[in-house]
Amino acid sequence: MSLVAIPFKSEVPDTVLNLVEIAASHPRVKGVLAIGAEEDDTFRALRGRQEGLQRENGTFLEVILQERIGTKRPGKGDAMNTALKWFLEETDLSRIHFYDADITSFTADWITQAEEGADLGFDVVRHYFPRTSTDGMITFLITRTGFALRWPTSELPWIQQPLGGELLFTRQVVEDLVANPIVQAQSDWGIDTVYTFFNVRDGHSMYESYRPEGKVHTLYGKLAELRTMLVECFSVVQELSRAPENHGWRGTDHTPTGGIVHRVEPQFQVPLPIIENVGFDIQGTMALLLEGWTNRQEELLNYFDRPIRDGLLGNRETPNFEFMGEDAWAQAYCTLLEKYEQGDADWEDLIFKLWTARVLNYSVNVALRGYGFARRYRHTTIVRYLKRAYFGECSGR
Ligand code: GDX
Ligand code: MN
Repeated sequence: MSLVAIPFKSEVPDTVLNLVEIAASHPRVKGVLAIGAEEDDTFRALRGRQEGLQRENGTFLEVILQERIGTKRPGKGDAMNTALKWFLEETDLSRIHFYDADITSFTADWITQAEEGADLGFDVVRHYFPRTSTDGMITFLITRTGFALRWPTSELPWIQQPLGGELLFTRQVVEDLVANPIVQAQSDWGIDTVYTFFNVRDGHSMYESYRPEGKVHTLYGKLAELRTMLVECFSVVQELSRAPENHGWRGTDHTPTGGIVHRVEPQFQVPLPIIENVGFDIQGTMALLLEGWTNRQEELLNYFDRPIRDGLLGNRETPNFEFMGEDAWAQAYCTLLEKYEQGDADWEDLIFKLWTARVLNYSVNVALRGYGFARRYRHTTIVRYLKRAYFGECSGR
């Protein structure tokens, strides 16, 4: 039997309650654990539903506040790690699922499908979804790119949705994560990356399960949130790639390392709205390139190759992103891995501008050519990156 864990922060009570009801009625689910960032209306609404659920379904609902476990910004990582600890200490259940609290396309099938992956013998099941061709730009440009450039022979770059918050862990996986000090320290948006990274390093098999209806959820309201996510997701890749215990993943004598059993369900269907939607504010995004320049940012750009430096500097006057193609991004990424200083506002601004230039370049040259083209392009780019890394570039530490 399984536990379903739902981290929540400033979410609409009815959306979360609906998710809880679906989970609690599933035959494989023994209980639901909701982990709040604070005691808000949603927290109280969930508490109010505890007794009723127990009576009607025989399923428990536990509503707790996240503990302060990690050392980074207290965020989703603390909430997920609180859930893992609770699962080990308070239950003897064999599996834990995680679902984001803001999903409105959630159905019982998600739970069934994750359970089936585990029934097939996989240690980790991750859901993945079709995404519009301009969506998922942190996953593609930060996480998958970083995995390809730093762990080219491992399974990491081949994972479809390494950042997704919808997944299942078997109990042994949870024990490994709770015992891992790097994972426990990661209290912010970096949590998804460290979970994925150490699942692979620890040799756990992984099944990626496809949900064709997609993940319909609250869209990024404020850009500030996206910026925090970008910075935190990059920082964790940088830290992992510097940690000495992770060396040796490049493989020796052309033997791949960091391999796991990894199966991916095919994308058997893609909904038309996802294929046709390129919902993305190009004009508004271009404006971001012009904002907030400082003298120090201009100096920091000297670390980068000349075309990148000059290209980005052009944005002090007019929007410019033609220079930021696939190769320029790989080069910029390698420089960032080496030079980027965490917690430094100018570096944060600079990585945001570099990434924005890449997103615009990709949107205009790739995404506009359609869903299928963009999807193939993202896959083949990751493969080109990992070969490039293996055969010599971006290897400096
Ligand atoms: N308890 C708690 N504390 N919950 C939090 C916190 C926090 O500090 N921050 C966020 N959450 C909850 C939130 O309520 C939601 O249920 C979930 O965590 C994800 O947050 P959301 O703001 O919806 O993130 P977003 O932008 O949708 O990103 C999510 O999906 C990404 C993806 O699928 O690519 C999130 O799970 C990312 O980690 C994931 O990479
Ligand atoms: Mn969301």
